[in-house]
Amino acid sequence: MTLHHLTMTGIEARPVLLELQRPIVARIATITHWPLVLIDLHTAEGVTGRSYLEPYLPKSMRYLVPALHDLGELFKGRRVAPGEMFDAARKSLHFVGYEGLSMIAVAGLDMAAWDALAKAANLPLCVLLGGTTGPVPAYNSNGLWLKDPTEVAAEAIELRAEGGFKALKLRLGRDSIADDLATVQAVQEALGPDVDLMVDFNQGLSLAEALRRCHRIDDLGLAWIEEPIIYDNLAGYVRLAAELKTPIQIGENFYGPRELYKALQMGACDLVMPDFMRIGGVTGWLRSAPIAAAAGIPVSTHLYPEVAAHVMRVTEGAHWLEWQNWADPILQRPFEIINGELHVPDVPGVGIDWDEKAVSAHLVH
Ligand code: SMN
Ligand code: MG
Repeated sequence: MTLHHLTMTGIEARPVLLELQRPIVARIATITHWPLVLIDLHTAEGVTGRSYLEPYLPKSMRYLVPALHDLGELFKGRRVAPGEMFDAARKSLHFVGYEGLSMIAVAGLDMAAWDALAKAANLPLCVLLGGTTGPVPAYNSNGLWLKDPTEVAAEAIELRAEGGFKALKLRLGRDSIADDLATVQAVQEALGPDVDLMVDFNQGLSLAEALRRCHRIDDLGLAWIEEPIIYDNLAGYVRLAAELKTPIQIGENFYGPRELYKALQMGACDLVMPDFMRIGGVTGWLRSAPIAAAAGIPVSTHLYPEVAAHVMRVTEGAHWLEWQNWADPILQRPFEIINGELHVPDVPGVGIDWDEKAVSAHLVH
């Protein structure tokens, strides 16, 4: 029996803080505890849509939770229709700006609405979107932060073994170029030639420094160089993309489809990797990925591996899924990785349900 009409009754958003197994040590920040806002979208028909947001800063949950409850009030009594809700929710926040926290809240609502709709249709989300369940090639992004080269090389072996991965991402941006180079070399020696290596500077360099450092790593056979400079310096990215042989990867900071369009129009990158809370959830993805595909630019995902797996099954030019297990502690059934591929479970919706015992233990009061 499928439900053709869902009526929204509200949103419950709960802030949770989880200690990271491998703390994030990037050039721009150290993060030991990972914030998650768990979203339950309730309907009169009894179907619950679920999603989560990962807003990096624990304090940001204090503003996001009320924004989500407010969106719940806005759509109370209305039909769950993610495409329409996306536009209406963005318009409702227009006067404080379409981007930043406005988009993040809308994305959380959107992912929960799609989950509800797919559950009501009794279909996995990727099937509702026109695809099939199955594997998605993933790289392991669970670690390799700014530690010393031998420690990073040992961790790379561990991370590969976590699921037979064929690609890993390494963070760069140590104080000295020599230490970054030594780390890449140590990891490549440890893994051999069969593992692809991506590198991410997490926006840590000035353009001048990036020009110098990226040329030094340009002949190392890296799969991509990600965000060497601050995300909104698109003119700087145009220069880097033109000068370097290694593909330049950006996109985790695109707020909505138009930002992706602008970057591609300018020639700011060779690859894109939108993040679900910034691009606008599933709807934002469905409106952005085709722009990249039409431009011949391969598309990877950033964070949110569960939703990412579903949309990648229907994305033209799907490249790499970024695998992080950071939400696993509060999920009833973490998704499975086999031979470096994330498997979309054959269950209605996205396939995320909360482990309520774990949630209670980590709830922020
Ligand atoms: C990243 C992700 C999450 C926290 C910090 C940094 C990184 C990535 O930019 O691409 O994984
Ligand atoms: Mg990144």
